[in-house]
Amino acid sequence: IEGKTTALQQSESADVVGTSKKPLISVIMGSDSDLPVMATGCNILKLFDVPFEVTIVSAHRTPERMSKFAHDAPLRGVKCIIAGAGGAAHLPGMVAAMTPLPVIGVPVKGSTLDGVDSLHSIVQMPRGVPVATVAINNATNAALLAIRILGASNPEYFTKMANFMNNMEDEVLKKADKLET
Ligand code: RP5
Repeated sequence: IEGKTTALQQSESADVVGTSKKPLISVIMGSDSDLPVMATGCNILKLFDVPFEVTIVSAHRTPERMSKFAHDAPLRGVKCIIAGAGGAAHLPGMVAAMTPLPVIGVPVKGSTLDGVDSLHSIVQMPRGVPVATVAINNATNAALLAIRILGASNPEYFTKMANFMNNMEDEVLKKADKLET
């Protein structure tokens, strides 16, 4: 992980596929048009060597697929779901309603409303059905949060996250040093 923070933050590659048939994290999105945003999160999961899957599940266009996905995910060993959606972004909330797994929602900016519609759709969940909502288009933070969730009970991911944070701190301090000298 060390020394890779900058590379990862700059990584915009949308050329992603899942890494494992036994994924710990599942990355889903409402449409392939969400992929450029969601790929940034997948790249983080790759960087941390977390087994993940990535696919399209639409709350509105494939409701039965969504229901099956939410039911099967814990049975397949998935520990956390990252769900990206734009517009009337019901996917994260509906999946959270159908599985006890933690769900992290990524509001995707894709409409004439600048992503505020997606943000409000995802963040305003009713009491009892939580979705951890990250900033608009910030699939990077969704992936980092998912890894922290794994790290709470997995020392390997906990240590990797601590190293990642130290590395980020070092980079900022180096930049500050440069400005001050
Ligand atoms: C949502 O509608 C998707 O998550 C996407 O952000 C948005 C637009 O989808 P497309 O019309 O581009 O397929 O369900």
